[in-house]
Amino acid sequence: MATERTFSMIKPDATRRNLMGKIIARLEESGLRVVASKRILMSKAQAEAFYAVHKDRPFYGELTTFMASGPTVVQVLEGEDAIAKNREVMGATNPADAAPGTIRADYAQSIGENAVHGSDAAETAAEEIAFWFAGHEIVG
Ligand code: 3AN
Repeated sequence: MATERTFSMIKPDATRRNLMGKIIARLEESGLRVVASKRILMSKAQAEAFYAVHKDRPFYGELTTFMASGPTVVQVLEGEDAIAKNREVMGATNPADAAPGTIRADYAQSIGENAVHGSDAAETAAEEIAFWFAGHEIVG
């Protein structure tokens, strides 16, 4: 196993319900370390650019409007197998399919308002980290 970094977001549905601390505790308890973090209000244009890969999907407008609707916590997580571990702790995209004890099983409201995001592969993790953070903002 290798030490990796992954990109994580606590989405507006979760910040609105004051769940930031509970979600970060789940991540830390799993062995992941928050090595960069900031609370932002992303613009619609930033949301569209970040989710450009989904621009032809029917939910693109709804997703990007939601992501610009309230504060998001953008984070870099570091740890052994961080990409897979974060996705395991998050649970499936649709909370109805998420395993018991995962963040989405406990806190997500729907497939669109699903509390957290985590990169799905090393390449996307590097791109997503670079989208939101300068190198000097990441302190391991
Ligand atoms: P994940 O974030 O689990 O990798 P993706 O990459 O399939 O999931 O989807 C990106 C984001 O788009 C998800 N986090 C979710 O909030 C949203 N999304 C996916 N499917 C739908 C859908 N059917 N309706 C609304 N939003 C969706």
